[in-house]
Amino acid sequence: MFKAVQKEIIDEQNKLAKASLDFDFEYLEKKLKENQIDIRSILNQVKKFQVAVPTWGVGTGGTRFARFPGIGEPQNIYDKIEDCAVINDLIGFTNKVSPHFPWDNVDDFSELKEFADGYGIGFDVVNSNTFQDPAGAPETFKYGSLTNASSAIRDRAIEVNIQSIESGKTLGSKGLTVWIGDGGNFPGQISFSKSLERYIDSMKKIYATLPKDWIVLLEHKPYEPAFYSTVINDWGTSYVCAKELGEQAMCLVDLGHHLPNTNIEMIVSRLIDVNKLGGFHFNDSKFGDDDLDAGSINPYELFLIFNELTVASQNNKIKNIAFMIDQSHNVTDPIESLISSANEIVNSYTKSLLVNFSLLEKAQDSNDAIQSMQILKTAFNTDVSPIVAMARFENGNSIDPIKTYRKLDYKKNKSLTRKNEGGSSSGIV
Ligand SMILES: [Mn+2]
Repeated sequence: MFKAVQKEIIDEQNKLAKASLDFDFEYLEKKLKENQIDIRSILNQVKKFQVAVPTWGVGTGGTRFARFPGIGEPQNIYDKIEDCAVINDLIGFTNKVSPHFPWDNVDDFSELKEFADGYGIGFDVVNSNTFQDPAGAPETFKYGSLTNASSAIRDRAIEVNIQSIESGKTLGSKGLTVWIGDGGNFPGQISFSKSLERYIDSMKKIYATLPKDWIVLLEHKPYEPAFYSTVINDWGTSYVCAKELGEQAMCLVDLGHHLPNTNIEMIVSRLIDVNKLGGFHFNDSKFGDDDLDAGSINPYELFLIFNELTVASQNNKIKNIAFMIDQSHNVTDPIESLISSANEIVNSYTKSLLVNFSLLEKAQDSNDAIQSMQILKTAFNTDVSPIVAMARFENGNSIDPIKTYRKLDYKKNKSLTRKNEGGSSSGIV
């Protein structure tokens, strides 16, 4: 196996940062001991945490108005894998990528798998794109894909999904995420009822081709690109469809795919209770599907989501949830954004491990609202960054990954060989 980042550079940088990390870690160890928390047991769990990086996230994204690519932008899936390998070499929490088809299509998927294997990168859930027209296709998805009134166009959209499963099989993936942009901009434009019926009918045909050890994740979103109605608009609709399809169909929660002020952690809890929570697209937002960096706007929400996951996991109610990032980076180097987002996600997970859920249950049962809130706040206010940094260090990665990354001058070096040809496919999904 070869490395995207030289181990010597990581070791050299770690040497400079280790004494300060030890100091912070030992202090936190003492503080946690006061509450009978064993830092080592937390650290061992954190060291195993993984979240997948989206291939479309390593290219500079854009708004509806323009895209401003940076230097050394990845030009194809091979470049994207290389960038994802840089991220994983530095933080170690991201050893899988989530590809998007047809954006990441290649002639030879075995060759792509071999290339990624070489960097220690695997493939998580694959994504199908029917919100754009495939190049050279005679049909258009302008008026919908899986729910289009035309059966020929629906068949074409089904085919894109089946093809994504086929490609994913070669790559070693175990799941498909389906998000459609189908909906209407005007009252009366589409029949709510017929479009949902067509969605379920199309999804049944895709589901029938799913390998037995695969899952299909249904992703909902209230609006955009359609601004009056969306076919799979909320978690309730997503649940009904997943239930109708069968055991291998699960719901995916994209944090940006909810109306402002929605209690997302409660949706997470509901989906766990009905046994249909399958995966996440992590990001953050202020207004809508902003695709901002995870934890950059509302880190408390991210922590509260992880509380639901941790308590459910401790009660053996969930397993194998697909954790993925789904972001668009418009003003940063996407590599730095993904490093910092993955760390924020691990940070929130770590904080949730500090919560004493049996104490919380007692406080809830005795109607002690203040005590309940304080149990959560104490965990949230604990600076767990020494645990996350120690996890990276002990896994052989970087104590201060952004600092180490900046030492590499990676994008500047890449710009010598990667010629900007208008950029890679990136988007808000
Ligand atoms: Mn998403």
